[in-house]
Amino acid sequence: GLGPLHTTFDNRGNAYTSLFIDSQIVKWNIDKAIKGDPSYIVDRVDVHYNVGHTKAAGADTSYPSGDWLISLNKLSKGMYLPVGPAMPESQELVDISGDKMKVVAAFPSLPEPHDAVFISRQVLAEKVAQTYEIEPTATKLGQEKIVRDGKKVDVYMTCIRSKFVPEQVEVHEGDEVNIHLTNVETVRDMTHGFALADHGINIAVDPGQTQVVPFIAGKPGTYWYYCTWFCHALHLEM
Ligand SMILES: [Cu+2]
Repeated sequence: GLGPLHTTFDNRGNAYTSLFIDSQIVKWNIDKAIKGDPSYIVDRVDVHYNVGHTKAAGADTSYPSGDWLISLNKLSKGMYLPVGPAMPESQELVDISGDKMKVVAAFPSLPEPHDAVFISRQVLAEKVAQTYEIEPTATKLGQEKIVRDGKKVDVYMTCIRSKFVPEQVEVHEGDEVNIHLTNVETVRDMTHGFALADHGINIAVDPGQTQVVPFIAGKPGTYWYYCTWFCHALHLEM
């Protein structure tokens, strides 16, 4: 085909080459090609459009899985809404488990997709943390406290659905305040935000994570701090 660019592999002796000009992935049998057998081309599939890089699952390892391939296409030519002078580029997921390849999904991509790696979910399952490991210095639930030393105020605060403890902190104008905020949630994805009005503070704290928020107390008044991460049904109370 025209414009061969990149080649990737399955676990059955086949190679898959991207054809930039033909806008195709071509599947070919390596043994047959070496022997000069003219029937070495196994299959072709159209991709949209002008594929550059392509990668089959596990193809960088000695045990490719031979089930999926991604086609990283340079041009989308009207597949997606025109969002500006630069159009989204396109990726297509190809099922290569059978004799015939099948494009099963297409989705826009940031320019310009240059490589891809498939990682089996079994490999990731043990590596992906559910929550942060609690730091030894983290504030524990029920042990929140405010420590004053002259103009320095350290607030050891926790947050959990649906409150911050302490709920009120009194400081004086010009105090150097550090909020040591620990999200004591033990479930994954229960992130909370912490914003302090008129002090330019708005952060996110993931489950188990501790963040230190420094600020100088502003003009006397009442300043709300509240959760800015839509965490659960009572988020608006937080
Ligand atoms: Cu929250």
